[in-house]
Amino acid sequence: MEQLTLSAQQVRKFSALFSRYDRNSDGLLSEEDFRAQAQHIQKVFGWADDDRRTKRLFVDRSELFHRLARGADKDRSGAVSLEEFLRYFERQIVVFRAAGAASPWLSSSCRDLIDLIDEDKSGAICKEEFRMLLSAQESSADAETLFGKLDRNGDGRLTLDELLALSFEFMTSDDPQAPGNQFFCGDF
Ligand SMILES: [Ca+2]
Ligand SMILES: [Ca+2]
Ligand SMILES: [Ca+2]
Repeated sequence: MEQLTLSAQQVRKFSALFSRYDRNSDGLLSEEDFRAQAQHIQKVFGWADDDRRTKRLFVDRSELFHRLARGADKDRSGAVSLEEFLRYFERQIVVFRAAGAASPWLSSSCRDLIDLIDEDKSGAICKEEFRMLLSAQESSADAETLFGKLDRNGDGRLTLDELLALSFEFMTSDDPQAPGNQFFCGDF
């Protein structure tokens, strides 16, 4: 196997994200994991099965999986192994560091997220929405503290631009304390 060019820090970080996504802990990311994530989020937010947000959530998660699989599932097994996942990020980092932007996969997950939990259609995530999100992610982080770190301009809302900047930081930063890391994968 060819040596990864990711730093040890990045390997730990992307592995933490992988574990978060691998709901059934079988060491592979499959469509089933993304469906289980959707079920979990639906439960935390208390949405009925016929709620339009529930339908949207399941469609978004399925698309997110297929977008990942198209780029990462090199052996076409229908699932993404940790090594495939790390290789995928490795390739994406090279491309998007040059552009100064997060990969389309992370960008679209930010867009989906805002569309999904932005109840008041303000185009941003407020602190209360963020608290629900953390609980959906089973994160042990303190919502108040973390929100304060992520909301860099301190206006009480997380906008798409702020989330995109956090995604870029998540992809590229080697600082474990960088807010972007905590947003995507919690402590690692
Ligand atoms: Ca799995
Ligand atoms: Ca595979
Ligand atoms: Ca803000």
